Amino acid sequence: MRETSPTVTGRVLACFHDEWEVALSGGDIIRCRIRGRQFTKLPDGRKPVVPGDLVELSLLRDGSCVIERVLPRETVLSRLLPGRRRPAEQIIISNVKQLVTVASLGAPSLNRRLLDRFLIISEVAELHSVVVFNKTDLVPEKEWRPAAAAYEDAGYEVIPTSATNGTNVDRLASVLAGTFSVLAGPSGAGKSSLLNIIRPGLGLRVKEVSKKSGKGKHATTNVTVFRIGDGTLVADTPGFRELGFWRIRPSELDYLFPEFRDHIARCRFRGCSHSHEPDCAIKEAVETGALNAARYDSYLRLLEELKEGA
Ligand SMILES: Nc1nc2c(ncn2[C@@H]2O[C@H](COP(=O)(O)OP(=O)(O)OP(=O)(O)O)[C@@H](O)[C@H]2O)c(=O)[nH]1
Ligand SMILES: [Mg+2]
Ligand SMILES: [Zn+2]
Repeated sequence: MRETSPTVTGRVLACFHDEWEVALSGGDIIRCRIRGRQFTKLPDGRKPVVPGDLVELSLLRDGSCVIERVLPRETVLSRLLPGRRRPAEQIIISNVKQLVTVASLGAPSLNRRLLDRFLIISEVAELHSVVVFNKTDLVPEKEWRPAAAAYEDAGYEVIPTSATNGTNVDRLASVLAGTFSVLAGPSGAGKSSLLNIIRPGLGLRVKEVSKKSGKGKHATTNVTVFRIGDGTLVADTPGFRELGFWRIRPSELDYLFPEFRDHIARCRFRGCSHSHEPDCAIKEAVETGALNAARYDSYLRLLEELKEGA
């Protein structure tokens, strides 16, 4: 006789050491394990089930639940698992449609390289990307406007916000409405603070930024999915210190800068790396100002990094 009842489906909200928090299709939120101890961890410590996953579970006689199967993932947002000798993929979250990168304009100051890294992993995952410039209360607009323009010219919507005085928080809320988004960005940027305003009662922990280092203190420690409205899911993430790329070839990096795409075909050489070749349409566009020089600089640095790793 089977010990289990028919399966139910659910959405994984968060992962803990060897337990997963799952929202069942009926609405209940439960903690459960995975069928078979050998699946609890992959050999290098990665999780076989990640936040965002849709799963099938069995309800056991004793009232507990086990995850039997992960349904095919529509999207995966990945990075290189840090601190490993052998490269491995860490899936940050699955099934999201949109990445909202929250950058801090001051305390900590704007880190455009890290922002570019988030945008690239979003392009790889084929997600819609929105950029939030938070803490507008700390920095005058004339100082951040050129950076905002660079991302707008690249095709990204930029939302300047302040969690302190509420600027544009309603605009961010409307961008989140009706879809599944993930908020990412450095520690201390204000991801949890913004979500706390959008959904009072969420009560996410926030921590003031260290005065000494100017860095966030990692208030959020786990990727967690919240349902904040009908059809609206949003995930809060810890600020990642490192965002290494998982399986990006140097030759495909140019395509991951969306504003480069229209120019690439006009380079003299196919497979132009836009670094040293003559008659390069990207370099020409940077010289005329049609492409942003800081984004191009980011491209060159990341290209070198990918070549070294290749
Ligand atoms: N001045 C100002 N401070 C803000 C703003 N948004 C957040 N903060 C402060 O910045 C600090 C960090 O905010 P958090 O919401 O914890 O940042 P986080 O991005 O969630 O950080 P992690 O969870 O560590 O990744 C807190 O002291 C917040 O009060 C803002 O718009 N303006
Ligand atoms: Mg947080
Ligand atoms: Zn070129």
